[in-house]
Amino acid sequence: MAKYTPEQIHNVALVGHGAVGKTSLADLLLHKAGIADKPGSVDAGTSLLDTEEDEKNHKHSIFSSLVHFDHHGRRINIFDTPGYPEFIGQVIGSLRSVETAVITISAHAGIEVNTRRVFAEADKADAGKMIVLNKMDHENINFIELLASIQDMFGRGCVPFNLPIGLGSSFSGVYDTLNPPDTVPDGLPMNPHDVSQMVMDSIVEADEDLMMRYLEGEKLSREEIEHGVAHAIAEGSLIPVFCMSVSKDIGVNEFLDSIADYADSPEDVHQTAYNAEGATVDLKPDPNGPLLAQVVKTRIDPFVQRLSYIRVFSGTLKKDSTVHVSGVEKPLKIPQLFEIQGAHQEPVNEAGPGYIVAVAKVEDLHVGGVLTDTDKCPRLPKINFPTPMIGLAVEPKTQSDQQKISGALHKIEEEDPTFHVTRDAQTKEMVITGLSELHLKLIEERLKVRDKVEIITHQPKIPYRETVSGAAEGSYRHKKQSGGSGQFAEVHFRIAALPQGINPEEYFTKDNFASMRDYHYDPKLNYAFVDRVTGGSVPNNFIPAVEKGVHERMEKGVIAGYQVQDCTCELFFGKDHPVDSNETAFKLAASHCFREVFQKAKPQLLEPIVLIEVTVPDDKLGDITSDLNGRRGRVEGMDGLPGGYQVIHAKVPLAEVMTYARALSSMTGGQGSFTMDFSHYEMVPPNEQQKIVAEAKLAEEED
Ligand SMILES: Nc1nc2c(ncn2[C@@H]2O[C@H](COP(=O)(O)OP(=O)(O)OP(=O)(O)O)[C@@H](O)[C@H]2O)c(=O)[nH]1
Ligand SMILES: [Mg+2]
Repeated sequence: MAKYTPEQIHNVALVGHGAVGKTSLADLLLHKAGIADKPGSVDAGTSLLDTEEDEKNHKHSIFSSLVHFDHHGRRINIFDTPGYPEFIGQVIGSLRSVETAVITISAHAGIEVNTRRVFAEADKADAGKMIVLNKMDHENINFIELLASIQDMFGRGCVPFNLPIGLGSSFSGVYDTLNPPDTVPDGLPMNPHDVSQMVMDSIVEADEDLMMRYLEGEKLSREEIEHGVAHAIAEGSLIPVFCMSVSKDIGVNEFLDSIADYADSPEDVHQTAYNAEGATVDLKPDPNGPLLAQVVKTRIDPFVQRLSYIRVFSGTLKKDSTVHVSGVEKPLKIPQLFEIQGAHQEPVNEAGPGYIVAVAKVEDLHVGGVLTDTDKCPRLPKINFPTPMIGLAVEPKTQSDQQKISGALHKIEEEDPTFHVTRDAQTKEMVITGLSELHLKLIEERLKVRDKVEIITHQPKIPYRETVSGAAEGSYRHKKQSGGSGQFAEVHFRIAALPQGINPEEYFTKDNFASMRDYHYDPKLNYAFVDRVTGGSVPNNFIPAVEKGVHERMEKGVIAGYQVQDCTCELFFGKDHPVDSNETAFKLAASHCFREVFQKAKPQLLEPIVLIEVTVPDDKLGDITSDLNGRRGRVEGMDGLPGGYQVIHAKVPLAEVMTYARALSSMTGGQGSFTMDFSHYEMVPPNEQQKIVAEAKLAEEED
């Protein structure tokens, strides 16, 4: 058996905006729990969590970091996460592994952009929530207003489990509102009895039985309250709020006791999984149940190299056992397991439900991968990371960089699920994509500092796509006579638009496609190759070559050099020659034929549209919305935020907001902020299309 039972384990993620004190809090907790002789410090570069070179240089977190300790008989695993929106991928992976998200807010700064973002991500991950109000020692804090803004934003379930005694430089302690001491100190911002009432109300709200007994005036036992708190947090009816100052070490002991006593264990939450039919099933944290575990993080460690962090949800993961991994054909042998303590590892042999462990150097484990005993186990939901949209073409600076660049970039891609490396099929350039300009800048820096690779970057590229809006037919004959044997192939195609969201089984029938013999549908590109050849006009053995020729042409694009999607290509006739026909000839004929017919079928460029959420002070609302309209954006809604801010929700072509960070900053004097996610592809307006096609032609000629 694993050392800890599921009910003993509390997994917690510290999430929030940047610089609110998450890492400082985790360092102080490690010290209090006896793991560190003195608390590590972000400012002094001695943090046990921010251990990477670039984290020390910038004095903020870049990667999520896992630590653990025991307190009040509980095993507490803490994931400290970075607060900059660029690193949201680290937050999303961490939230999948925990039961409780501790949303940390600076009492001085209040609710910030990433506070709302991580709150929404915690909701998506079905995590229970607690709120920490740190930096209570800061001057000019209005506690009543701060709490009201939090309740406005996140609901009345946000109730203070303690109240600050004094504020700013006179902040001297916290008053427990759940177990109120008899003597009430001076300097409390609210009537503690009212708050205690609010706390009890939100605990019993999640449990009818408790509610009845409480209303009848019965005194609830400490165990009942403890269990009631965990249950209400898991249900979301209660979000306890804790006041503290990490730098002054006030309120931190009380918080430590509370995460041991009240945070959720795997027994308190409903984890969902899917069965083979895709229906939702309840996931029991049973150490003897079927194994169900998921890779939540990859870390590239300078000594042990690749570490895959695995959260166990059900069953027991054992060293030397054999498991199935989603997307990997062969069963996999599990090597030594490790418990992670910041940058260090300690070997363990078994990990039951609730454990987060790591294995070293297993190339087949990628973030999101699911580990099971047999391939008949239920499946876990996918971890949904935002799609990176900002691209840069990169090339190595020197010959020696050339050799290292691709390995180094792939390492970063493994660590960061919101960063991708691709090769542009047409230009053969290496293209990196990330969530923002800053994200890519930090990656460039990491390459230089950690991997000693320097790169040159070019103008961001927009991932346009090509498609057709009509249908056309045509043929192409490839014929070459050079000395002895020649080359001969002829194909006839029909190319037509394919609407998004079709069901291929219903769509590709003989009624719709006369004399169809076969079709291959690619859901990613929403494209199908349809074989309608009759009478052997194209011999069967050449059909794969025809399909390949089409694929290669689609990848290279036809009108402006972008990937083709959303269409069908039907092969309905052709000719061969008994001696001169071969695969190369058919591939070439197919490529040319596709290009010619595509151009007759009303070619159309598609552009990526992003969903943008811009937060601005009230008085800048007009300027920002009219600027968005000027960028071909559609404003879809606005929400007022506490503190005189508005959030604008809009859909805008990516091409118009590639450098929005700079523009917004200058329009709002640095007060505005935004987040951006890929939404969908849309047709490029004709005048824009003409411009892009002309530019592509020019680039081709220059080549
Ligand atoms: N005044 C005051 N400063 C604090 C307190 N806690 C942390 N700080 C300081 O705030 C700064 C940021 O602290 P971090 O712990 O790095 O914050 P973080 O939330 O981990 O930041 P990211 O990693 O960027 O998300 C550091 O300079 C800390 O010393 C506090 O209670 N009061
Ligand atoms: Mg940090």
